[in-house]
Amino acid sequence: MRMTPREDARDENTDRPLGVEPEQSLSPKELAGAVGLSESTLKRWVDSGVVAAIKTPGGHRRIPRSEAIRLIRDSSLSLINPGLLGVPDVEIARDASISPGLEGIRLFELLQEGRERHVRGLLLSLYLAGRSVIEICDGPMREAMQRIGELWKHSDSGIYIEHRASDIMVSALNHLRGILPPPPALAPLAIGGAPSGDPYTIPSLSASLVLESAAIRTNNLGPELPLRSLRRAADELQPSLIWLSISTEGITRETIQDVVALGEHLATRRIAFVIGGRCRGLVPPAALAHHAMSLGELVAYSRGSLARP
Ligand code: B12
Repeated sequence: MRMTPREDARDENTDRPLGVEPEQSLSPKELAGAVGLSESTLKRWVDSGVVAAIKTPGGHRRIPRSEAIRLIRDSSLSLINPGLLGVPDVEIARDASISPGLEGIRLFELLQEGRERHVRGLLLSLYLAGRSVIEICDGPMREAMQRIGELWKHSDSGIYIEHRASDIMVSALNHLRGILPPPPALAPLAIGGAPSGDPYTIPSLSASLVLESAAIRTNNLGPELPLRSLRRAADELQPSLIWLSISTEGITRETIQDVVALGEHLATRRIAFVIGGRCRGLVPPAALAHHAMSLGELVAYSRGSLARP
């Protein structure tokens, strides 16, 4: 699996982002150039508090990249020079103007053609245009992968295209993660993965991404995770929530029993437990877990359960 390094600082013990550490920042001139405004307008916005900035010891204004991204998402400003914001792939994705509602089909075409930078650029552009990570993952991303899943039925090429598309999607999601504001250092922690026998990488990665976009820290433990190890992680890392993604009918009866036992264990520790994924129905509903249909539901449930004392 290809991993894209995140640019935020990380705690050396937990490898989690430290929200208080310095992040990449831009001068008013650089941000002005990126969004096609004058430097003086940007300086005025900083001085009036429209845009949050820090001052260097030398008295220069610096705008954190996450603040620049917030400004672009919240306003109708268009990103004229994506390279200045560190997202050059957005430029590449511009070649096709996509009608609303057709993003999933466009994403499918780009995945099918193996156009990695276009896929990255498209996901980043959707986010910068104000779409939430939930909307992107439950919407175009899911639809595109579903369409990719039909190809193997028609030709042998469909199989390698599916493998390549999975790798590209993992890379693109990690890029998207790289521009999210890091959750605060003291935010609740959620951990999760997919059980032994389940090779699917993207569902658990997406679960981790949507939770991080909701300011919840995460450890994504990925596919093929023995549940005894997930139980150990629950005891050692003491998360507030555990997610489990089940995307294959191929998991064993023993694994399903382990999920039920894990639910009982987590209930005694008052750790919220959410099960989702295409094949979540394999686990009986009484397994002391909340069954969720979508990533949006995962975030809604997490917010609710983490708010409870
Ligand atoms: C990529 C892929 C693979 C890759 C996975 C690579 C990897 N490293 O991840 C590989 C090559 C391993 C693979 C293998 C197989 N696959 Co496959 N695969 C897919 C494909 C195209 C995409 C899966 C994916 O990542 N989707 C993206 C995720 C994010 O979408 P999602 O699963 O729908 O998840 C959504 C929700 O369920 C929810 N969600 C997911 N997880 C969680 C967790 C929580 C906590 C919550 C709340 C919500 C939630 O949110 C997501 C977004 O809305 C699907 C097609 C499809 N419909 O998805 C086929 C598909 C699942 N595969 C299929 C098949 C047949 C197989 C194989 C048998 C043969 C094959 N085609 O190669 C093997 C079996 C493997 C196994 N052991 O089970 C079939 C399954 C048919 C069925 N019986 O239901 C599908 C549906 C394709 C098809 N139409 O035929 N596959």
